[in-house]
Amino acid sequence: MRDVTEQRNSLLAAAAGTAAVAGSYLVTGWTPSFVVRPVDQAIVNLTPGPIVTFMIETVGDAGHLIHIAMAFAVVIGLFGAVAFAGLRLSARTDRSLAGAAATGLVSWLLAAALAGGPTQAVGAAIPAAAVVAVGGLPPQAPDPASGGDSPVAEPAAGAVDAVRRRTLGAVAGALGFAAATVVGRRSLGSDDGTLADAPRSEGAAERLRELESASLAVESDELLGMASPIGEFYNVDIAEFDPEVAATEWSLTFTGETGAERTVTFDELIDRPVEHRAVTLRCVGEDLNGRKLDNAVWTGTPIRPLLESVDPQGDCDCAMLRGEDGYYVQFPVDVLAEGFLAWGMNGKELPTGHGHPVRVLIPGHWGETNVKWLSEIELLNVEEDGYWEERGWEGTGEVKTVAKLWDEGITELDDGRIELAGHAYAGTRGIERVEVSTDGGGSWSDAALSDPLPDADVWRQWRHVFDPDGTHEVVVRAVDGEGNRQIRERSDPSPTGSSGWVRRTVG
Ligand SMILES: Nc1nc2c(c(=O)[nH]1)N[C@H]1C(S)=C(S)[C@@H](COP(=O)(O)O)O[C@H]1N2
Ligand SMILES: [Mo]
Repeated sequence: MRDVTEQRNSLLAAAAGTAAVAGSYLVTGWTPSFVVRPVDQAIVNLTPGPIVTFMIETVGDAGHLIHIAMAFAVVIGLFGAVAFAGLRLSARTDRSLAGAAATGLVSWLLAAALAGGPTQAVGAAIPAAAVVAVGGLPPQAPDPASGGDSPVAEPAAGAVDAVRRRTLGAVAGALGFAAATVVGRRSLGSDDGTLADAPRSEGAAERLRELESASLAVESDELLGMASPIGEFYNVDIAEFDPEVAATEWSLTFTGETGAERTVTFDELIDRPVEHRAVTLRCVGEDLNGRKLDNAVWTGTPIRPLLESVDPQGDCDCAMLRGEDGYYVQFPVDVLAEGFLAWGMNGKELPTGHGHPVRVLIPGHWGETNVKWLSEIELLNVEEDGYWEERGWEGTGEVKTVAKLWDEGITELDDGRIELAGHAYAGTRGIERVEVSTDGGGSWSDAALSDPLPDADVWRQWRHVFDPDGTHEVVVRAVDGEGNRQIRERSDPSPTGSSGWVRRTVG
């Protein structure tokens, strides 16, 4: 009997823990007030740098799934332990409501302590208490044949069934609640709002049309065009949970070695001269033929005039940029001055995952310089490492030149020929040429390229069609606008970005 009760209580406790997490999510969504968020942050922060780097190189995005799963397990376990104690209390006092009340109170304290909001913590407390109240009720109508209320007496079959039903009911209720919460919240949270005023989104739409008409006619429609759709644009974040920052609450402060500190609000920012720029981003952590390379049309304003207005004075001529998620990166003020503060992406509001409401775009430099959810620019006297530099990367410099050949870029045409197509990127140096070999590097031909664009920092598409004869060793390499050919020697992404020529067997 005891074992059965323990099992039953463990099941109920796990259900209560799940319900608490779901309730918190219902109230907060994927924000820093969600109870799993601080635990996930702690796991990420406590993981030693070499392990983080190793995970990125070996499991890539799956690494996120691992730490997030750990965080969920820990938090469900914490609330589950509280509920387990609550169920015991119910049994001991023979009053289920005592256990439920205690579970609610302690869960509330725990949620408030974890995510720091007494009001939002109620979201976790109520569902946990409810599961204990429902699941922990003593049988209400004991079978008279069972020989009275004596706790040591063998309960009648009817009472056992009632307990089982209630347990299953509580567990099913908790799981149903969790599922409904996830589905309900997801359908609420869409952030593809069109840019506030029509002329602005029209300007972005026009730039998108220009990109479209510069693009090559490529047979494979799966291949991304000149602009990546928002949903396809790659994502790299240090935390699983995107900060949710309302435009009305956002501001950017210039601090440190300035002639005059300055804070800029969102309304002030979007009042400044507006531009729509095509800017390509590439992550230093991606594999040679990886797909953390994308392009979009961004709406925003140049940083230089703002920077000049605060009169930067530090000895290193360098600045530390910080985001609301705790991310930070440091690089020269000269480089920052070329940058752009963006609040729109492909004619929409900047989506949460890409830094809503405002991010930085630095021409020609690795992705990590493009701080999302930007909150502070600190002018320094002495250089300091950024988040990734502390973890062994050297990814604040200019991008390496690369030509990609993704799976979608290899297509057999109706006439039997093979079309090879892809993207090439060299930051502000631009792409001058893409060379393709179909014999393992013995001979080379120039690929066709998309029309050059006026934007300083944008990729080009390339396309090459050939008549296959058995299998071919295809090699592609780009030449940048300064005449430098892509580095031939292979290297891993860490620490300065992958190099080498993409090679694929085709046919
Ligand atoms: N605040 C913040 N900014 C950030 C990051 C981050 O984790 N937090 N990741 C950086 C990295 S490593 C890259 S490659 C780019 C990716 O931008 P995206 O997610 O919009 O593609 O954002 C950069 N900016
Ligand atoms: Mo990155």
